[in-house]
Amino acid sequence: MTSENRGPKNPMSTDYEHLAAKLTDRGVDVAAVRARLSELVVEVPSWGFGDSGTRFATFLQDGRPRSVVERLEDAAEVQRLTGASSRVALHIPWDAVDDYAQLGREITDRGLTVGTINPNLFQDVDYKLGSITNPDAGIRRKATDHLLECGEIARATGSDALSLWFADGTNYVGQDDLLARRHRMREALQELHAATGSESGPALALLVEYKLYEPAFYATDLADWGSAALLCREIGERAQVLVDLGHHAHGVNIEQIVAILASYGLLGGFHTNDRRYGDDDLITGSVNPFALFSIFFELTALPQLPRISIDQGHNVETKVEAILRSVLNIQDSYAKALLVDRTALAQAQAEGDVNRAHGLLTDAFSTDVRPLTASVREAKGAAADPVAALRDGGYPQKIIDARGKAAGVAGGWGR
Ligand SMILES: [Mn+2]
Repeated sequence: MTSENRGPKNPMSTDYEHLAAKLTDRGVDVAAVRARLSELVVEVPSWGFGDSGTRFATFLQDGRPRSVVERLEDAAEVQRLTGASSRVALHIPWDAVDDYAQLGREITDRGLTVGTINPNLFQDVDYKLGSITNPDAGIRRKATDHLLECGEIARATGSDALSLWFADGTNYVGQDDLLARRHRMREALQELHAATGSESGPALALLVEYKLYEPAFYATDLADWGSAALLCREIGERAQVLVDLGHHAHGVNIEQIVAILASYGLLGGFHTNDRRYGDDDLITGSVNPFALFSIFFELTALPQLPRISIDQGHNVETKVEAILRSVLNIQDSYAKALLVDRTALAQAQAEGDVNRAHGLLTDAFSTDVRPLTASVREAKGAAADPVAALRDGGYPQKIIDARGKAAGVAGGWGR
């Protein structure tokens, strides 16, 4: 084969030109879609790079980050390759340090910004019967103090939000008074809200996450979006609901929840991941990409995207690449959602043309947008193909050389 026959040097850019021409023919404003894609920021979790495990084992990985600074290095690599993940969520105490202002600088020095601060109220043995809902007032005080401390950490690092998930609940009928627990939770969160307003420093958003079950198996204290929404209204105006894609019963229509919460000003953000069974915390978009697209279709109707954060645990796959794939799947889903012809959709809906309306969405979902998202990444100085760039660039080997092999290293969640 002669060199002339080998085709263009950068097939992706030719693919992009074809796609852009096709989309333009379909009436898509490609420049506007590119602008919105360029603005996408996916918050990545520091804990997504650390060790995680099942109930049965934690599988340590070579090159595992040994400190919060090394987790930041991994996050910076994901940002370098995607150009869409500049925000990093921190978890306390997994990311605890002595000097939080310095930690904030470690983050900004790497071209990143501080995302949510995530308190931990699920690992201390004191919380066996609950944290802020515990029947013991002393334990409730300890849990609330941790929330207040995380508010101070948020301000010291430059974060603007606390992301709150409670493992609280009961396992047996009659174990505790359901409404008393609810009142205890409300009291603690109202105290937190009062302590994190603009009177005492930069105001913090409080993102309240619900979860159907696990670790509680009878009654989770905050089990669903309606319960969380009611609580947020009682806590105060800076409290909004956080939707974790793995925290629902099977068959629940998450995009409808999203649309309703947003219409009440109560959609605070997302924890993205994917699942087949329970709260599996798999790579976002890996199991049901159409469900992810359907959520982004609702989100693109909003004046601006809510906070989108990855919340995953990578047990068998390498972590930097897993986070990278999640960011890419989010970019692609968002891009597809932006392609939907909403004018034609409104017309089809008004005419009761079910198949045309549905077809407008499936057409968008079926579009191969990868040349578009690749081109947007390249324009931002990131990689057209981040997974290939990661593997070719030597970062996986570099961190193994610097941090060592996993053998002989004890570990558990978040370490
Ligand atoms: Mn979550």
